[in-house]
Amino acid sequence: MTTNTDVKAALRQQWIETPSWAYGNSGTRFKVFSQEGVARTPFEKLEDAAQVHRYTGVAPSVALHIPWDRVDDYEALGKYAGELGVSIGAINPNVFQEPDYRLGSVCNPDASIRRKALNHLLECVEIGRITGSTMLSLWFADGTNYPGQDDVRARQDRLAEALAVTYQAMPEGMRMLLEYKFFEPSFYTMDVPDWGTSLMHCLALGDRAQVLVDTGHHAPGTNIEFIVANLLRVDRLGGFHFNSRFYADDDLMVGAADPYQLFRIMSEIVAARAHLRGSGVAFMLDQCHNIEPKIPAEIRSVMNVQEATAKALLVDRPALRAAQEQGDVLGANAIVVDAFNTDVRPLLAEMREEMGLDPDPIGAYARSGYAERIVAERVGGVAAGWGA
Ligand code: RM4
Ligand code: MN
Ligand code: MN
Repeated sequence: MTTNTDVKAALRQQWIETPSWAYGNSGTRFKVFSQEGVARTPFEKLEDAAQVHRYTGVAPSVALHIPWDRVDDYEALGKYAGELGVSIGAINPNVFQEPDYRLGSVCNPDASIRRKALNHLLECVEIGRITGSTMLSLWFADGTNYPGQDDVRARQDRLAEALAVTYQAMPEGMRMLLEYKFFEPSFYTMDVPDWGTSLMHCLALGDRAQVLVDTGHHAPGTNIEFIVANLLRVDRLGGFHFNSRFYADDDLMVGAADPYQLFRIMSEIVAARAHLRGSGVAFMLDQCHNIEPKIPAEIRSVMNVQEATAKALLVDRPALRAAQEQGDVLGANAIVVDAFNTDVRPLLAEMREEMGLDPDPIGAYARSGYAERIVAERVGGVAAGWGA
């Protein structure tokens, strides 16, 4: 039986990475509502991310998106992160926002455009090396809109080739995470639409290529925890992009739409002991805060992941195994549902106090005056924004 002390010890080790793009302005294709005090530079994004870590104690790294976070001196950026008490996490190349990429990036029928995209991937490997990042996180918008538009198999060959060159270029301590998404921006085929396609490429590449599961990138009703369990089984779950969706790739706060799904996912993670540091699974947020203030939204998201993890840790595993072995369908299910229905907020508050943190991260952030300060200080310049 797991005690509350065990649960708290496991939760203290948690590491949830926040994305630099969550701290910039974002919106839909209809409107971006800009907010006052929004970070203007990658350095300011790191400052905001450091606030999330300061009040939660479990968000010590920040993912970058290049070129959104392009700077002249990456060494200085990495150093600044260190001074703020955070580090640079996954490097996300961006090969979907230039006119050249109309027909794709590394899968484009034009070899010179493929080369350009590949060069950007290689540049990101280098940025990772300089900043001390250990993950190259790849997502491709590549695909087609109409049957016949391009050769489906040839596109896979082009993808495999670019991935192989990139993989070879990675330093030893770096992993490649390959993200999938079933539709959008392409509507007929995406070149990496699902975990099967991602896994096939990873298997061909080698041990340091793993699948990235973005919780918003599945058709409604998809059993994501089944995918997670299977990837864990073959040691190819590289990490998550956590967010919530009601309809498509909504990028809302994780746990907002379906906390039970998040719990079921974390339950598979805990069952495989993959929540422990060193398991190699990266727990990252990939969210945009279009109408809500960004820093507290990230804090809330981190807390949502913590709550789901705490509940998953409370599942009575020996009792569950016994019920499963006895074929006790209702008993086994009840053990899982009981854990989900436990109010873990007092336990988390206690753990935060033990860590020297305020038991109420959102309230503590609000009381700190940081939000008012950035509104007053960040005047002039251009706020970072989606696509900026
Ligand atoms: C994609 C995908 C990627 C993210 C971009 C901005 O849908 O989720 O991870 O980098 O959006
Ligand atoms: Mn993502
Ligand atoms: Mn997405």
